[in-house]
Amino acid sequence: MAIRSMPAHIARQQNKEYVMESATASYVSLADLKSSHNALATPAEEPAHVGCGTSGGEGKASCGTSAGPDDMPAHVWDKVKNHPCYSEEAHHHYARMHVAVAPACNIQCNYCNRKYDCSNESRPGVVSQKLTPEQAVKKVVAVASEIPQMTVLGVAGPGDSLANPKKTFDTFRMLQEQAPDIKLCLSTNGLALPDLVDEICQYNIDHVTITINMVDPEIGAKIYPWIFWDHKRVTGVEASRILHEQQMKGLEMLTARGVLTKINSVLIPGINDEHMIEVNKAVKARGAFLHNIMPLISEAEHGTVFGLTGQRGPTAQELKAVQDACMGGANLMRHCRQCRADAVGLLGEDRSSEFTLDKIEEMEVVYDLDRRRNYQERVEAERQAQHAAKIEALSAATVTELTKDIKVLVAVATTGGGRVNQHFGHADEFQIFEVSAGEALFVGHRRVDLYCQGGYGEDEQLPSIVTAINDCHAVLVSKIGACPRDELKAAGIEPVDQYVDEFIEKAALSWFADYTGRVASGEIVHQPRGDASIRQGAFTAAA
Ligand code: CLF
Ligand code: SF4
Repeated sequence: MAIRSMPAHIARQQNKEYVMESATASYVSLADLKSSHNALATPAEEPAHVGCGTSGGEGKASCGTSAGPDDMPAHVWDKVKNHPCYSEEAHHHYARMHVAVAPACNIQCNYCNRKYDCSNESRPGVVSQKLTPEQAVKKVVAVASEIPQMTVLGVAGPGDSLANPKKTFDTFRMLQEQAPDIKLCLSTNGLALPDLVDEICQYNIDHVTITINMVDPEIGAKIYPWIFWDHKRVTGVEASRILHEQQMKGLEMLTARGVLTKINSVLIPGINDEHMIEVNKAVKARGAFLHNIMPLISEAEHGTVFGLTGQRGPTAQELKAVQDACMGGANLMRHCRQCRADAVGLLGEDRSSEFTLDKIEEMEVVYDLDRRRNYQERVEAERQAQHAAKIEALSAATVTELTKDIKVLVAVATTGGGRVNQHFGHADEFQIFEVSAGEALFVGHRRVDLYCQGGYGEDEQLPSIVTAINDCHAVLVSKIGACPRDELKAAGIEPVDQYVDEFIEKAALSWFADYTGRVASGEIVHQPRGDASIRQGAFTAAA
């Protein structure tokens, strides 16, 4: 690989200028747009660095949904505005990548088997190629030069990032020298966290995810068979008690040091589903910025304890019910894609196969900070346009006696950019929006098997797609063939293709106005939908 990169001191200076520009840049805030439609808001002066100003937030459905700096202090907004996991709105526009430099783990979770590797599988712990820190940095620089909207590097396994501290921190240290504009992020089970908070701060790692599945060790004993602690294996409730204490201590320490924290919790029906509200309260009380409640992925073929014992994952509505019940606690993240430990690209897409080590060796890599900055300015303009379109659609929406109680889910096929721009047959996931007369809120996604295989519709796939979006009233697409159109209609899901390239929220609200108009006229009768399933197995990669 030939890398041409500017000297680190110049890059750092440019990055400093970029950060300064960003901190003073105007941005469309929801509150201001509501009051004056097109006014631009300026973030408040940056306060002293006193930790996460949100203190766990107010239980909004998804952090950054309103995506305005009015929700949080300017220095926090600066950290989250282009992080695709910390801002729901950003995830339509900005990409992240993971490097698999951390193979070892210091605990065992009943839902994990790191021996399993499948390039068509997407779930934490799964990778195709483990990397040394040097290889990882090469890969990040190559990806950043090809995908200028890639703003975040995460170390998320395939083991635990902090059970491999040297490899993890070496990667971050070297990357900072070569690509100082990339945000650093790590994910950990929290066992080793308290001992490593100083290093996390030293390397400017601004975002840390801790997986916390319980705050009651009795429940923890059903999830964790053992931990490796103080040079020996500890089992049972004692193992979970130690893990719990380390997680809480680590979270408090990070909050005190101003590091943004996200809590991932795996929802395991019958084990921690009723307990999740307690977890949400506990992490909010300790300053967690976001809480990401994810479905258990569990299949016998994964070879995990839960897979082999038949522990099922939640249905789509079970997951949504727990997330809804946690509203009012810590801010919720609902756009997680449960990424592989070597994922590359926008959340929901995986371009890791384009950046294998042998392919990188053949690439002419030019790390051009100016080009990245210019590209990201265009992305930001697109994002502002999406935000303004949403506000315009909201301000035009009228709530009537009939529509005030109607709330439905719609599925959307999109390739990104926040627009309805994907053919039904090309979608390997649908984004799900909850729509009412006054709001179109992102509430999740559903992965599906591709309907279109090699240019032809695969009718066998249709039932599984219907099952995945069965709780939706409509599916918004750029195009759809006659056959799937008829089958969706027969299943009670309305195929909608008249909002091509429209911003999603605007399209969803327009469709909702049309739908309720038809209900009001008596043309159709509004009926609730059923449940949907979360796909557990490997998906079929794009043809
Ligand atoms: Fe990676 Fe995680 Fe950082 Fe994001 S992922 S380490 S915070 S950069 Fe994001 Fe992927 Fe969900 Fe993780 S969608 S699994 S929450
Ligand atoms: Fe697997 Fe992560 Fe659990 Fe370790 S902490 S066993 S890598 S899921």
